[in-house]
Amino acid sequence: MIRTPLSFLPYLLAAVMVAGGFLWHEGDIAAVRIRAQGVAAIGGPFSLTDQYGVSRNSAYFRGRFMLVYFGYTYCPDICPTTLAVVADALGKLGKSADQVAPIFVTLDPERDTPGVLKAYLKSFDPRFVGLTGSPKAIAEVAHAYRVYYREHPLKGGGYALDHSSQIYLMGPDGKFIAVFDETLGPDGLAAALRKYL
Ligand SMILES: [Cu+2]
Repeated sequence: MIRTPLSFLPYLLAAVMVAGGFLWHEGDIAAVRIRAQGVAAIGGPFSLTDQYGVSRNSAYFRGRFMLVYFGYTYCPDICPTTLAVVADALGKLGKSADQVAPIFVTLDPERDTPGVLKAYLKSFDPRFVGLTGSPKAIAEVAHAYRVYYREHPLKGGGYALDHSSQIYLMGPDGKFIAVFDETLGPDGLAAALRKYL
């Protein structure tokens, strides 16, 4: 008598797994749809000032890939790490790196003037384009790229920024292609970029 209910167990488990599989699959499809919508919405036109004080808008970069990263020069950790990874990856790409404009957009325009950006970026790679602008212009471009950032006061005075850390690859047409982060390391990032160059 006990054997009969137990014999259902494998069927019951199979049914649960099948139902679960369907649900999981549905979830996956929904996630892909959301991602596809997000993809279409990342990026957009901007008009900012580079580290030499020259106005640079998004149209200036058409015809080249843009590797766009948002951060700030006072950042103690993630920005220098990421910029070093990008610089090393560009080095590994050799000549094909000419197709890529590495761009660092400051999220801290009050402190990151063109002069500050110039001194900062020189230590990573002279090819970096540093962009700054009015707080409003920076907020707009950060929003267009879905970048999160928030100022928080430091104990000893001054402030730091919490910010999302993503490296955006935009195509020669200015459209979003892919997003990476520093955990790829220089070799991983170079390999990922080679697929598109
Ligand atoms: Cu940072």
